[in-house]
Amino acid sequence: MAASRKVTHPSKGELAYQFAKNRYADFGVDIDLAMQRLSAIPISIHCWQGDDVGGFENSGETLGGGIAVTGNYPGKALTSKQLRNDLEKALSLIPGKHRVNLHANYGEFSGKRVDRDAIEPAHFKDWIDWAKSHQLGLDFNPTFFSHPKAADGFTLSHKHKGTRKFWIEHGKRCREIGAAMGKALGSTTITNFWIPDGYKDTPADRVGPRERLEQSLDEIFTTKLKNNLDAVEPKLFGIGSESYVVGSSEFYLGYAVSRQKALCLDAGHFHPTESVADKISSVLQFVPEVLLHVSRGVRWDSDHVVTLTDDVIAIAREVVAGGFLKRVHIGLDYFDASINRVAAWVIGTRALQRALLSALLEPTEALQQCELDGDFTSRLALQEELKALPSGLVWEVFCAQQNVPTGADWIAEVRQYEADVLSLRG
Ligand code: RNT
Ligand code: ZN
Repeated sequence: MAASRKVTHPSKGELAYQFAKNRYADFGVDIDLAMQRLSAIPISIHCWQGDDVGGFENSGETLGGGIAVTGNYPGKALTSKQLRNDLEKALSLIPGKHRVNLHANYGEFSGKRVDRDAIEPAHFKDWIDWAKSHQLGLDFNPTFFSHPKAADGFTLSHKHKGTRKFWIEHGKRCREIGAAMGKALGSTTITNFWIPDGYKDTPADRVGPRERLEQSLDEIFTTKLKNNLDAVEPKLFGIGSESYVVGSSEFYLGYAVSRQKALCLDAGHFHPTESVADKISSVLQFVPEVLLHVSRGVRWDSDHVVTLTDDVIAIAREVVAGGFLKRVHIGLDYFDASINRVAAWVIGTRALQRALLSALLEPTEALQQCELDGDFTSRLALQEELKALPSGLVWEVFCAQQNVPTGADWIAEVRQYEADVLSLRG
């Protein structure tokens, strides 16, 4: 997608490459192999950062479901065409081939009011055609929020059968859409189920909603589908569901294990002192696949732009060192309306790729040998040395090889796009 561009950063040079190559070779690591492996890891980039989780149903509904986007930076995408243009801009500044993750409320309804229980693959035709022409995979999510039938905070676990029925139909249709996407693009679509259901204050009945959620999910998943992989996403709490979330971690872990579904681990959905990295090898003993929603929790918010934090590095490390690249699907999930939205995609995706690169540059076997030998002194010493190796140089070489801007050079391109395109939006 990137036009050919002149990369001026000095680290593109042979010198930087040779230096990094030799330095890592001292530890038995081949940087070329690491870069090659990184280029083959797709990140599923969430469309909803581009328009503050609004979607294009034009229903007049405001964002619900206990999630909130703060900020009013100008230039958000107002149409699906604009959103695709913005995604193209972001993708041109991100190395590698990726996927785009859509929500059901991003369908294209040509001005008609199509309710969630009536959506069809046809409403996503332009997205599919666009993804095909840019060699992108697509992932999908039913939208169980920002809707009058979710206004009281309950969907699949709702006390009223009629409301449950409506949302079950939505879930079924979303799987069909996911399968149609996967088939058209020749790449399995992950359809991820997250529902907001929960109570602000102490429930009198914690059991009933969970029984109903289990039944609703079973009904949705009755049909076997090709080209589609189902995932379920737990959460600790939301805004207005602080005391009780029906789809808790234990609920969905049990569900995913018993039904052999993929489990979605959103990095912002656990208590801040829990290690999401440590969950990966635990749950993969029992569930077939994992979907990651890489995000950054800050206090009560679960969705800050991903940056190169220890948490993200630890997650990437576990995926790579555990040998899980085939069973773990890596996606992003955050929304920030206080900064340029195209930049938000670029910052988060590049940060996640840098974390993956640092994982691919780890001499895992050497570390594991120390461990087997009972030499915990060397294990710790080596882990500390690795932190200061020049992975930043390898990253810049990788960007240059992939024909995207190195270093901070991409910022100027986003600024130009802001001046030429974003600033002209109403
Ligand atoms: C919400 C979940 C969910 C959403 C998206 C929009 O807490 O993380 O993944 O962010 O479905
Ligand atoms: Zn999520």
